[in-house]
Amino acid sequence: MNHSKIVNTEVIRLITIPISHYCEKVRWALDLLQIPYIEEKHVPAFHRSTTRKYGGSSVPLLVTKSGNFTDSTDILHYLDTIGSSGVSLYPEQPELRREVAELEELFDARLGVDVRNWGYFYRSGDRATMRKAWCKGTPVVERVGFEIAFPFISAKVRQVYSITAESAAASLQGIRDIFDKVDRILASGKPYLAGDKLSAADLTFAALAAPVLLPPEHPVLVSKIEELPIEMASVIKELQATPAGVYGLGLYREHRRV
Ligand SMILES: N[C@@H](CCC(=O)N[C@@H](CS)C(=O)NCC(=O)O)C(=O)O
Repeated sequence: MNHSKIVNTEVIRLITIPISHYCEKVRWALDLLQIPYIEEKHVPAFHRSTTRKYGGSSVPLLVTKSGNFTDSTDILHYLDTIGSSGVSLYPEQPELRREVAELEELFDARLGVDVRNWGYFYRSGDRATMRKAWCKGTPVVERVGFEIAFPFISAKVRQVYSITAESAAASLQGIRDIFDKVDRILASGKPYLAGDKLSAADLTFAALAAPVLLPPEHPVLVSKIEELPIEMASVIKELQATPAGVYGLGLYREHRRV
C-alpha cells in the first residue's frame, strides 16, 4: 500500500494535552518527517471524551484513515512508514533497530514517567502555571471547566500518579539514573545514541527529558528557569550541564524544526 499517497489526501489529527512530553515526542516526529497534521489540544480530564471516541484513553492519540494509534511508539512506527522527507526514525539494520527499540522503551517507561512525576510534584498545585501548561489552544468550554475544576483536576493528577515528596525523590533518582546511562553511551564517542544517524531513541530521550532541560526551541514549555522554585531550578541546572543534558539540548538546537 502506498501510504505517502494516502497522507497527501488526508489530514492526520493529533489529539494532545499541550504540555505532555509524550505528545511532544510525536509532534517532533511529525515535524521532522514533514507530515502535515492538525493538533487538537485538550485540558487533562476533558481529553477523555475525545480519546474514548477513538478507542484510547491517554494522549498522544493519532487519528488517521489507516486507523487510530494510542501509544507514542506505535505512532512513530506508523509515521516512519508514511513520511516522505527521506528521514527515517528506525534503522533498517536489525541489530541497530533492536538498540533503538530498547532505548525508546526505557525512556518511555522510566524517564517519561519520572520527569512527569517530579515536575508535577512542584507545579501541579499552581493554578497560574497549570493554566499556561494545560489550557493554551484548548476549547473554550474546557478552559472554563479548568477554572471551576482546577482543585479537583490537580488533586486527581497527584492521586493517579501517586505523587508525594517520597515519590518525587525516587523519580529524581530515576531521572539521574537514565542520564547516567545516556552519559555512558555518549562516552564511547558515538554521534547518536544508536548508530550514526538521528533515530527514535534520540528524539524520545530529548522530548521526554525536555521538561528538565528547558530547551529554548521547545514549542510548548511554559516556564523559564528563573520562574521555577529554587530547588527545581538548581536540579535543572545540574542536569543541563551533564553530557546527557548537553546532548538533549543539542538535539533540540540541531533537529527541532517546527
Ligand atoms: N505510553 C504512553 C504514555 C502516554 C501518557 O502517559 N500520557 C499521559 C500524558 S503525559 C496521559 O495521557 N495521561 C492522562 C490519561 O492517561 O488519561 C505513550 O507513550 O503514548
